[in-house]
Amino acid sequence: MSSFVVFVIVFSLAVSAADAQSPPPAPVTGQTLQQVAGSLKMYVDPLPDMPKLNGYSGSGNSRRPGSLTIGMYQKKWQFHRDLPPTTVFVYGTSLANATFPGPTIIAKQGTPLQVTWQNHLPQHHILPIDTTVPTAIPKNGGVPTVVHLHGGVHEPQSDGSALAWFTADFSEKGPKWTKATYTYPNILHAANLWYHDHALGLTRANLLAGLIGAYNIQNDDVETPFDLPCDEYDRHLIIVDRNFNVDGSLYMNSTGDNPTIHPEWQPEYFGEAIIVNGKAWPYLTVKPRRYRFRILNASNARYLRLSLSNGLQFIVIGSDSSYLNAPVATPSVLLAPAEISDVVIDFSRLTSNETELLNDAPYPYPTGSPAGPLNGKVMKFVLARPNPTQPDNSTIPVKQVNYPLPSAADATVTRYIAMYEYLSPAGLSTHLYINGKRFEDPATESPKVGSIELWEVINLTGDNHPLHIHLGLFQRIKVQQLVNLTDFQNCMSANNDAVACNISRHATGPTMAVPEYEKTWKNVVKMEPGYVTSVIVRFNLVDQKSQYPFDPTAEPGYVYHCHILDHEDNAMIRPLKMVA
Ligand SMILES: *[C@@H]1O[C@H](CO)[C@@H](O)[C@H](O)[C@H]1NC(C)=O
Ligand SMILES: *[C@@H]1O[C@H](CO)[C@@H](O)[C@H](O)[C@H]1NC(C)=O
Ligand SMILES: *[C@@H]1O[C@H](CO)[C@@H](O)[C@H](O)[C@H]1NC(C)=O
Ligand SMILES: *[C@@H]1O[C@H](CO)[C@@H](O)[C@H](O)[C@H]1NC(C)=O
Ligand SMILES: *[C@@H]1O[C@H](CO)[C@@H](O)[C@H](O)[C@H]1NC(C)=O
Ligand SMILES: *[C@@H]1O[C@H](CO)[C@@H](O)[C@H](O)[C@H]1NC(C)=O
Ligand SMILES: *[C@@H]1O[C@H](CO)[C@@H](O)[C@H](O)[C@H]1NC(C)=O
Ligand SMILES: CC(=O)N[C@H]1CO[C@H](CO)[C@@H](O)[C@@H]1O
Ligand SMILES: [Cu+2]
Repeated sequence: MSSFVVFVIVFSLAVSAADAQSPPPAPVTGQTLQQVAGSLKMYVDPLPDMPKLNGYSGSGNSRRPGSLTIGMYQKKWQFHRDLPPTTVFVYGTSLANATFPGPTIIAKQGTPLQVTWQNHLPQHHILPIDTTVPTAIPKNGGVPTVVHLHGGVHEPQSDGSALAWFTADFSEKGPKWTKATYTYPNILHAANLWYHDHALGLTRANLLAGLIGAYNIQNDDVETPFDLPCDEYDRHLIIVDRNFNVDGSLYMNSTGDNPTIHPEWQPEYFGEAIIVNGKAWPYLTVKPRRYRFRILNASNARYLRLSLSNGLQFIVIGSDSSYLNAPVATPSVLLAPAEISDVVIDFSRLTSNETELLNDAPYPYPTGSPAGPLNGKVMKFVLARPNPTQPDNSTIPVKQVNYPLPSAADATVTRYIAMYEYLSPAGLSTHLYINGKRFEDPATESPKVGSIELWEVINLTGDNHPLHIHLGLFQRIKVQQLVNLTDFQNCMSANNDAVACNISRHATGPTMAVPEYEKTWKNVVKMEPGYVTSVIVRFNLVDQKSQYPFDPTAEPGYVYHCHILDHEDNAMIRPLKMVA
């Protein structure tokens, strides 16, 4: 039976490759991919701005709830002047309007938005898929999708459960599918969120194909007095890394590291070309004034340590999910996949006529290859001095919000969350689990609605993992090295019990400072390898301690997971089941 299923899948993949892309691609090497990316002249395409959609109707006091229909389409996208158009899967209000990334949704705090997400994707995926990891497999073909509003505080039925997937025209649905129209109450404070696909086992491929977009909750009462740069001086930078074949098609390795176990799955996707708002190494012409950039690292696995080439600083005003209490100036910002940094750059301080946005994060982070001449560059800002010069009326506020910093004493429950990577005898990754458990295993994390918990996250792998939680908000308060790691690892592998393995005896090494620019409520936090990271997790709202206006205990519940998508798919993801 199972060998029959495998045969059918292999057959349908072969047909899809022949249908979708004309000449079958020649065998590809790392060198070919570098050559394709390296042939693209940097800074020749202007930075695009994605279309904006209002998530409300009316304005001011007569603002009313919004309603949108957003589809997923296959289309061709021009990533660079000199690269043939690339087949992608993208979001839009129509095929013609769909973009890579999709439209930016502007929601207003307290004004609900309903979105009907429609799948118009074809019968076959444009990328290789691997059904040996837990995967949504429709009986009659099609591309399973389901949308998650990342960082959103909303009911479980609108959360985009990995098991609530659907194919084109809802012709097939996953076991936890409940509804076609999702409700986002937008009760969170002003925040930078994003939406992306979350289908079981397909997240890495569906996002790689282009199913990502920004979502912004605005609170005018709070934000207008900040006088931050606005309108054309307030831009999103959505950064991803991609590999391309010579014909312009997206490249994803179709051979796994352990092909006898997983024919395709690899532990991390890295691309040579850096794409910002859908263009490879674009440029933006700027005036000598302040600009606001909401920078989202939407890469599958790559971290970005961003800096500006000639000493300009970032003034960080917010992180994912929240403003900082006060802005923080820093020469560089480290962003994990799915992390957001909201920054102001003051180009009036530029002493030359241009500056490059650079990346020097090793990959995998922190101990992998150094960033190279291609993936070490992101985009360029070119200064144009208008005549006459216009005044810059924007400011950088001294004080923004007032979110009390948390401490361990706030928590009523302590949990230990251990991250494991399982290796083949040759030392290659076969899968990754949290607490040694599969996604399908019953929920072990069942926080009380409204409670605050302390999570001691123990990273027993060699990688940094960006941990993401649905519904909750969190921030790390302490990062401490585990001593005698081998001893502790052996005990954890045998017993999987951090208390019995004497975590308190091992968590005594040097501490690593949490950067000032991360000290606010977030939805992604970085987990250092070989360290225990203490995280305060809150299951209520920062500025309204009231109950959620929906039932968070309903099915299908929530999840928490690693946001390296290749890890999430295989299967660094666990259910999060709220209780009353
Ligand atoms: C694809 O993965 C296989 C198995 O890990 C590896 O041997 C090969 O070099 C990879 N190809 C590229 C282009 O990276
Ligand atoms: C596509 O975008 C244009 C310009 O923003 C807009 O006028 C039009 O209504 C959109 N089409 C659809 C089908 O949403
Ligand atoms: C995100 O992805 C980029 C592009 O791949 C990568 O170089 C970078 O290190 C990651 N982090 C951030 C913050 O962009
Ligand atoms: C920037 O300045 C350099 C040297 O002053 C000059 O060669 C270059 O053309 C200028 N670039 C632009 C875009 O003005
Ligand atoms: C900036 O401030 C000046 C003086 O108050 C005003 O005349 C001008 O309209 C403002 N410009 C913008 C873009 O707000
Ligand atoms: C590490 O733990 C092992 C087993 O408990 C012990 O034998 C060894 O002495 C410890 N090493 C250090 C440096 O503490
Ligand atoms: C933990 O430490 C205590 C006291 O040092 C010791 O009795 C116990 O055996 C240790 N437990 C494990 C699992 O190593
Ligand atoms: C930095 C560090 O100590 N990393 C270790 C984390 O754990 C893995 C094994 O699970 C080790 O191989 C790493 O050296
Ligand atoms: Cu991970």
